[in-house]
Amino acid sequence: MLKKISALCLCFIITIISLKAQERIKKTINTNWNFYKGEIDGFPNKNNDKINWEKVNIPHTWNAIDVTDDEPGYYRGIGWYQKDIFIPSSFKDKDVYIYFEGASQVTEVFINGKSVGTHIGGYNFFSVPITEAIKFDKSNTFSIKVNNQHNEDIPPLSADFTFYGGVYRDIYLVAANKIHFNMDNYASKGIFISTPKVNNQEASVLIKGILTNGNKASQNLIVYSQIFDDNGKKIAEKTDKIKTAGQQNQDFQQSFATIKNPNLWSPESPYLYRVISQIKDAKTGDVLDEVSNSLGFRWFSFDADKGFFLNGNHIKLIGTNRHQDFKGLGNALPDALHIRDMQLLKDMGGNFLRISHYPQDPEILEACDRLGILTSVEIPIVNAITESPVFADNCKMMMMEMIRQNYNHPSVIIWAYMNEVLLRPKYDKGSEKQETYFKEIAKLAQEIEDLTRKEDPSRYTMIPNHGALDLYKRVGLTQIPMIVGWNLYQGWYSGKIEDFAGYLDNHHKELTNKPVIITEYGADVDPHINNPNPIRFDKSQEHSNLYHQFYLKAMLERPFVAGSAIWNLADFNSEQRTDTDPHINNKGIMTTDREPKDQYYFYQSHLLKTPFMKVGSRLRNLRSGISDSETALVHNEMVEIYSNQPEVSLKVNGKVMPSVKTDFNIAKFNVAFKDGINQLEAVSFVDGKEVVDFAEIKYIIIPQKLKSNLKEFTELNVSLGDYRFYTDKTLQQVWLPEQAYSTGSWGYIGGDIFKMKNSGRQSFGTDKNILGTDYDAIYATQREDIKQFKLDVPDGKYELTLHFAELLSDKEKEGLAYNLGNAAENDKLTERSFNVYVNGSQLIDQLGTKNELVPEVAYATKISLNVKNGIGVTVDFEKLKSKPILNGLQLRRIY
Ligand code: GCB
Ligand code: CA
Repeated sequence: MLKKISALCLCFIITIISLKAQERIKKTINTNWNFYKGEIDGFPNKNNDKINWEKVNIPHTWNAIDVTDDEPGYYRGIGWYQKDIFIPSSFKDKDVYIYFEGASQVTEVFINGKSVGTHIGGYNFFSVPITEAIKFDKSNTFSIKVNNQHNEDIPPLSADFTFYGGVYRDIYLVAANKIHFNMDNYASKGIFISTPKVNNQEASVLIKGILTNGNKASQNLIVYSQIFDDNGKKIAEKTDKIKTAGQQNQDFQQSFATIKNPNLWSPESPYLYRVISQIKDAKTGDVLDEVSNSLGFRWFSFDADKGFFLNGNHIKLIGTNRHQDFKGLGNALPDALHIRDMQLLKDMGGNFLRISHYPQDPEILEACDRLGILTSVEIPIVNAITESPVFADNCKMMMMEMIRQNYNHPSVIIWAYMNEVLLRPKYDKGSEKQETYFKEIAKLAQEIEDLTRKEDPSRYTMIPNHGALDLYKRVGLTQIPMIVGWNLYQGWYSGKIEDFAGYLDNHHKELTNKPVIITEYGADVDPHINNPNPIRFDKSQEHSNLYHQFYLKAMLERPFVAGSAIWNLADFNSEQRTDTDPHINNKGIMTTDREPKDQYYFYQSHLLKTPFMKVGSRLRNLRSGISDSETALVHNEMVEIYSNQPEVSLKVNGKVMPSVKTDFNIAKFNVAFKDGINQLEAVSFVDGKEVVDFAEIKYIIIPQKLKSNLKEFTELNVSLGDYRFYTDKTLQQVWLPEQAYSTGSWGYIGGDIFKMKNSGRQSFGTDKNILGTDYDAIYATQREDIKQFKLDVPDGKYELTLHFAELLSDKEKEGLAYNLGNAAENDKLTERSFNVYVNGSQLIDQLGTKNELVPEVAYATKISLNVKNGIGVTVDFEKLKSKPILNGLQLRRIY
């Protein structure tokens, strides 16, 4: 009896297994890898106890930490991953692959010590066949060698982002029957779906692909494809009989009967169909392989005068660019963070994403299909090319991979390549070598263009250039692609914000027949920095507000501008960057951990169709300033409210202010803040319903006179040589910009604001990275030739901190990467030496270049002092050699 039951069970189990065995298996092998950063002589033997393995999970990068520290540079070299993976005997009659969603940037795979394949390039998917190398019913040692060293033959060569190394996206083990949809076609799905005809009434579908018969014998097969609507209802199917020869690939093509009244795909209604393609054994009907794809019906066109049309309707493409990293994680993100970014873009009202400067995680395009975000995807040729056939071949290979891998996504409308490739041309201007270099670039562009149009005639092509129209036109790069992209930064890297409008009009005049997308525009915002009187390069929220307001208006007013993409969705790591937030490009409209800055809300107010209301500068919920009145604690400050309603009213601490009409979706209120917590409530009424937003802002108001009855003195933080406010929420401190001393108050006497010629900012301070501190913003500005700093504080016990940094150095500073033509001569270091006295006693003796003041390194000292007899605090600077300096000062009362 017992025996009988177990035999029955066994039988049952076997049926399940053999059913399951029909399908293609694809599963991640992400967990519990051994990792070693460094070169290994020969091959890493598991039992080699000299190797200090570290346990990691994939996605993984070895650069998550070293790209944010003070040391310049980051590890670019070799990393090894190793893991034992059990391969069941059921895989014996299968084709087995290891599949990577991406690894940066040269990857070699070893099975049981034997090399099975190498892939070049850090951003596309790839797969390596491993059937021949694996042992069945055994554990096999998988080793992966990844190298992110600079390589002249592999793009990108240089760029304003970090080239993280590692297996930074999911990896999979794939096992398919010997008969399957082709798996050796640039890691694509092996099936290519297009819609040769789409209109409101009907749509056609064409499926092309390749069947692989890995068996020795020929076989009669059926290719069976079904299309389902989004309710899961089958709306079309197609069956074709195909005879395949043994050990052969065989092309197939399926053309569907017309589909009536298709649901069109668009940003408002991203309707997706599902296509399931199967290969069946003609005799038994068994399913041998199955692949599924999403399908969207849409048609689109670009027009040089009228812009972009989707499904016959004009829409302005508005959205952002996106890099693939996140605070603390480098580029090794869980899928959920990729998806979250796309949701944030959708929630902003964006309908466009430029996936720059390289293809990203597959979740990105899946999300764009689902959410209705139109996209441009590009290969990472950035800033420069290498004039070599190998480089050109790698570029073309990357383009092929990108197109084939992403071909079926309805969200993709543009294939792009070559970002700002004339930014820093190699060789001397006007030289023969440079002319040859330009010709090489144009030649490569033409080759990529031809390849792209041949591979996919259904989409547009684009080259994104920097704002040097004449040069790109002369070299030929504006003629070759179907769309010209411009990355424009007037009012940031150069000139005035208003120059942007002129550039657009000039494009329209000079390149009459070229559709145009503003592929980049943006201005840095360090979320700590505010400046009520914004200036170029101050990195303040306020400057960027002016910039985006002008740019958006200029683009909306010009129908020929088909679309635009803000640089960037979020702040991102660019290891070589310096300035207030070293290693970070701050042009994001969100921070590196996706806290929205004002710009995010400003765009929401313009792009969302539902009633919208947001109090601006909410990130800055801790502020400080000097009272506007001698007899009360009050500080007036402009507050921007973003709303798509005609009129907004604002309640401040319960009191209603006169309502204000919005201008370009902004209502400005001059708010009288009180000391302490302030409550702001912005309201509009739509059809009798309130649209409302609240904000709570803590304001620390400092009395004009420091010996005041209004409020006891507690602390003061001052950034010398600065115009800006710097908020440090962690320490709950606000640094005020310097002011001149007046009796009863505080400030400097003598000296000038230090200006560095060879800096992006130029009007004050420097944009260098100051080592040994996280307060780069404070140290990077200074008052030079200062005589005195005085604070008329009441008697008491205090702590005084003085901050210094020598901003000049002998190091040759490279001109700012994108600061076109603005790099001036180097500011040279000269010997500096000065004494510092506090209330008459010497605190520092001969501080300077010879003593302790190391160029570009923070130096601070703190003392406690007793203030008596109403004398306050006076800091005197005595010049010995060159000019005395002071970068920051903090005074805190202890009792
Ligand atoms: C550009 C580049 C982009 C940079 C950006 C910037 O034009 O295409 O990679 O990050 O400017 O912020 O300078
Ligand atoms: Ca992934």
